[in-house]
Amino acid sequence: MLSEVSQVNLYSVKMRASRETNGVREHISGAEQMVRASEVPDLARDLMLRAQNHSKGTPDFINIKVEEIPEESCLRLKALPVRSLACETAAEGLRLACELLGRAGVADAEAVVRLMPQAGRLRGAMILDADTLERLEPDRERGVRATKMGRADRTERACGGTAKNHYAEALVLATKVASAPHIVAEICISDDPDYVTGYVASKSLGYVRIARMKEMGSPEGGRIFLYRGPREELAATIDFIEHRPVLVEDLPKKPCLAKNAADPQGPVPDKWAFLEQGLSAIRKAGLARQIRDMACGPSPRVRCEGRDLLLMASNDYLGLANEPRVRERAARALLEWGTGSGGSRLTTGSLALHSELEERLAAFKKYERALLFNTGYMANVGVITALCGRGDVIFSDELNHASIIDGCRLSRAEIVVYAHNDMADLEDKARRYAGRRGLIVSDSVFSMDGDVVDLAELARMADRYGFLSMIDEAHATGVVGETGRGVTELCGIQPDIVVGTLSKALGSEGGFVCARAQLVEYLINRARSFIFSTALPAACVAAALAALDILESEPWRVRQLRDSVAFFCDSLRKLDVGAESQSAIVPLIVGDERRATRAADLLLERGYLVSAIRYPSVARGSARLRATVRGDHERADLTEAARQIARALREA
Ligand code: WAQ
Ligand code: MG
Repeated sequence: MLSEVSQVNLYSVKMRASRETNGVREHISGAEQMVRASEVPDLARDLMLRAQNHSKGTPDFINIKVEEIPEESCLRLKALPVRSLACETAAEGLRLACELLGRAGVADAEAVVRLMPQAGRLRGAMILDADTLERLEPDRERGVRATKMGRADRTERACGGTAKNHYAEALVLATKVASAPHIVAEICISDDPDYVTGYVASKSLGYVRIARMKEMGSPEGGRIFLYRGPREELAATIDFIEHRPVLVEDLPKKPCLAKNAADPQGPVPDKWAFLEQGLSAIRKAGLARQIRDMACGPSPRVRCEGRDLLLMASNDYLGLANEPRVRERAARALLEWGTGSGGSRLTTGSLALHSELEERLAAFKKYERALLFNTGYMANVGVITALCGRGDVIFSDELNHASIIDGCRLSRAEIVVYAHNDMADLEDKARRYAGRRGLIVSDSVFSMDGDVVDLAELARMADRYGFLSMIDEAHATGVVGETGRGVTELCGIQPDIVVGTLSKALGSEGGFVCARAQLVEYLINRARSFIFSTALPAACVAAALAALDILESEPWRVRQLRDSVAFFCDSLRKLDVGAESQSAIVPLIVGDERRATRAADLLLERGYLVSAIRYPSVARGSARLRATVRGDHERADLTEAARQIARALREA
């Protein structure tokens, strides 16, 4: 019998009902609630009756489990704000659910919804990586089951009745799950054939009921939790969902389903909640970024927040951004033409200077014609979206720069990602799409690994299957090839399209594309980031022209850079740090995000600016230090930098 003391304590009452058919045990129903001791008998009876009268069938096994929960161990949570969305059909309801998941930050909500029938076969919920949709449940048969949760008021006053209160039980569960670490959203459809209202919930959205998410009579339900956080913290999240006792307070009464999409009576969810939620998740994962002010001068040293730093992170590979002749030419152009161009190239913003630089770039890269963009990012997005659309296919290296990825996504073409620089994989995939309109696109020097594309094979594949070929020479121009013309020069191969940037070795700002003249004419008419941007200001264009002059007349600068990179990698290897590079980018793989950040912080304290590169710039778990070498780095500085890097890696 229950003692005096335990009368005030809480009990978790759990019901599980199943039936064996043809040797297979099938789950019929399960439920769990937390109540006061005095209510345990009534609740056990209610759950028993519920199990025996389930529309999915009559069970041959019913398990009722009662477990004491000390009340002081309970986390108290305020119920998520509730609103209801009306809809006429299940299809419309699912569309609403997708939209909500999208707003909660789930990239491919439609794919999540497609997984619901599979989720419904589990006793618990599926838990998916919110970005990759990889399944994360440790037990794929059972799923993750939320238990040990109840309503704070139910523990004071029984509400009786054998009918399941779908709304209240779901809201309690959703409130608990939404507050689990790194859970960004949940979607749920009841598996009860006569209950068609489902919901999408998250901290920022609240609990959003959707009137109809399946057809009446359908036993297809399911539940999916979406997780965005470090893998090593997944176990803690699941533990919270499965074992942390939670009492939910202030459940709003079940709202009626509003006619319009937004329920004017419902409480308005906090529209700013996503900020704190998003930022704290980023901070906890060691992925927080910040802006630092740098005072640069004509050497790879900067003054930053009161410290003198040796820059091992700059893309100004040849130090031309502060070269006196480049500065002077930019200054003259600024004085002559003013600060802003005042219009798009196609309206009033074009100067003879723009065309002059385009001619020079085309000649430098050995193409018929070039076109300027305002940034390298805009060049990639503009070119890819102009050339590819719905129905086309784009083959994209898995390590391509974000601007290529964004261009691919924005184009609405089918995107086929191939393994990094793996031409056999590319061929395998290209073969399957032979006959389609398509584009093969790759970085020429990969921005986070510093390695070089297998251009000969890439171009051969493009020709063989009739696809366009495109490379982005952002990190190669001024760096790779005998005279710095890029990987095209290194390999002696000219793909159909070359994109480049003025903002790295050319020391200015802007992007460009080189191709046959007709393709450039096509871009002028189709590339939206070109058409709808104000033209680069004269100073940027003039600076790039001066830099190009220097690059062409002083090719020793490229050799000097190459020698410095070799020297730096050698110095690191002598200290047992694996380092090699075919460009000016030297990646030093660390793996763990926080360790990479710590190493970079240590280096910063000691006067070296080396970037820690983490997700989403590189895959999770492949965080690294990324050192870049400049042609004007002194040997002594490189030697000391290598020593400090080796030391920081040891200490981090
Ligand atoms: N933890 C995790 N997943 C669960 C749990 C649990 N405790 N209970 C059920 N599931 C999974 C399982 O795969 C089911 O098939 C699916 O969720 C649906 O469960 O405001 O009744 O208990 O009116 O059928 C929504 C109410 C009711 C909307 C949802 O879900 C509203 C419902 P059911
Ligand atoms: Mg059910």
